[in-house]
Amino acid sequence: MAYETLIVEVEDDVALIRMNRPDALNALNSKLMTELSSAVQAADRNDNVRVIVLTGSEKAFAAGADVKEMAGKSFVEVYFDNLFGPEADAIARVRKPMIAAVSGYCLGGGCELAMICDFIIASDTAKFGQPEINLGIVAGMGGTQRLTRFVGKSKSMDMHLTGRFMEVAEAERCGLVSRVFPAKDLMAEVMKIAKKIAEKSLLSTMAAKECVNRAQESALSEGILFERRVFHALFATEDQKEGMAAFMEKRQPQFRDK
Ligand code: DAK
Repeated sequence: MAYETLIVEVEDDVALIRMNRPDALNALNSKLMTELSSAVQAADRNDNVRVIVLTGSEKAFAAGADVKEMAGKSFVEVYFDNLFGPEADAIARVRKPMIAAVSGYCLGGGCELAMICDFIIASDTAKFGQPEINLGIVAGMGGTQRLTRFVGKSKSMDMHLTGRFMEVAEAERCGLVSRVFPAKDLMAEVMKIAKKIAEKSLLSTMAAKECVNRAQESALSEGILFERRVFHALFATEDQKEGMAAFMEKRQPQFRDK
């Protein structure tokens, strides 16, 4: 399917979704959010896709929600429109592993979108921030909640109250970013990582995603019980038999998602 604000390609079981509004540093307008939620849902349903990578340009992953589109709206409009709520929820419901590949500005709604992904791999040019405070608003797509879970209360408060930008070294240090690569290598490295994940059993990558996400949303004892039951359940799969047989036979496993 052709999109106006996205470029979508599927290569070796990986769907690469690139946000493409270069004149606005990929600012998230309604068109982009609608297209993005349908593109990730289509990738989630596509049997030829096992991992999704979301990225922007070298200059910007996304510089936030489109301020020009939002500026004139009233409370009543944003309330009844539920601005970006359904789209963000749909993206967060994706069940396949989803990686954010971030270069350049990753601000406001852009940073929130990256945090909705399962993990963030960044280039050495990436800059993260929740600068909504400078616009007289607060984050609205989960930033106060997810950033706090990623980096802790103190740094999250600092980011949300000052609106400052965080360079990538700090982002890696505080756990917002899992790995950093030079900008010129970012996409090749992310695609390598995505393809490595795509080689695993989709049953176990999706299960691992569900278990880790439980850690964000439940008490430790609940999460541990959930993980234990998922672990038990995977013994009902052919891929568990294949993975363990391959280990003992000193060969690569051939997973069939069964
Ligand atoms: N919106 C619209 N246009 C933007 C934009 C944005 N967020 N960011 C950049 N642009 C546009 C600029 O206006 C400019 O367009 P022209 O003026 O040339 O037409 C072009 O992109 C290039 O930007 P600059 O000329 O400003 O480039 P610089 O390199 O000088 O500066 C910058 C880059 C990223 C530091 C700067 O553009 C900037 O500060 N941008 C705004 C960053 C920002 O405030 N972001 C937060 C926006 S609020 C919700 C969901 C989401 C949200 C809220 C609710 N619900 C589910 C309820 C999210 C809110 C936000 O993200």
